[in-house]
Amino acid sequence: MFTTINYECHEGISWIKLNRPDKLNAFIAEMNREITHAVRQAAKDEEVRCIVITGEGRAFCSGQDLAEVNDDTNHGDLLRNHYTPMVKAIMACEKPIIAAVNGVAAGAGFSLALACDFRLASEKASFINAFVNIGLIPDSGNLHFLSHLVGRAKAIEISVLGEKIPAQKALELGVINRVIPQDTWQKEVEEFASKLAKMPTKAIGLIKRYLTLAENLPLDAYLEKEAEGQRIAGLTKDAKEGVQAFIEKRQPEYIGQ
Ligand code: T3D
Repeated sequence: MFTTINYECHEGISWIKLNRPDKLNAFIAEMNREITHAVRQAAKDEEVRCIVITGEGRAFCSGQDLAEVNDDTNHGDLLRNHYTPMVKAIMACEKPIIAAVNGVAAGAGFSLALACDFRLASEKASFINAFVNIGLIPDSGNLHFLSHLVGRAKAIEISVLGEKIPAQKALELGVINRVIPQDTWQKEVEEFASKLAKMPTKAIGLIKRYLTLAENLPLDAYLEKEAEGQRIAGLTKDAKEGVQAFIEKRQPEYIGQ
């Protein structure tokens, strides 16, 4: 039973909705724990083939609840104990994860969106690397993900200035995948998630895993790993179905196995 998030699963999609709208869904330790738990649960659930993380109310997530931080806070331990497990659970999950950014994503809320595989933003959404505004550094993998997405020059500008970036600007920078008009927001997020949930899930999981390897290994070492990844993909039922459907000139029906 969750208290800081809403969790629902239907039609192959698991919805994780951050649910502290009065605080713009700011993180408290329990919320970090519940998101981590929900992602792991969805990762294990064979019915789930896509995960969507979004916010209840007008915000996506405003980062750490600053009312919970005081002079005794060990900021390193806060990360190690609560944020790092959440980011690792997202990275380890071999299913596609969408951040459906419905409103402002600030501080670790921005980092949460960056850790996901896709970022869909409502036209009302904005992104703030707010850490510097309170004398902290971007955390929860933020600089790692951001610099890969936009390069060092833009990553340092976004992180040092700590200014609000509207959704359209975030799209132009390459931070997000698409901006969705408010009146079709829910429908378009559902359609995107539903499309992913009907795709060959194991291949998507392998693409996630091998993209990380591609970013971190020299080409020769990567090519060897890649051959092993393709061997594994080729053994899935969905790969057999994909080839068969092509030969039979019909649409494939993937089952996620
Ligand atoms: O040790 C560590 O701390 C490590 C971890 C760090 C991770 C981090 O995330 S650090 C960065 C923390 N986040 C921020 O600095 C952002 C703080 N919030 C804001 O700058 C603004 O609220 C927003 C730009 C996000 C939105 O502005 P606006 O004008 O739309 O809303 P608002 O009026 O500021 O906020 C509405 C309410 O939410 C308000 O409460 P009230 O007055 O109605 O009772 C506000 O205090 C509350 N709220 C918003 N963000 C937070 C928050 N309460 C606690 N913590 C927050 N992060």
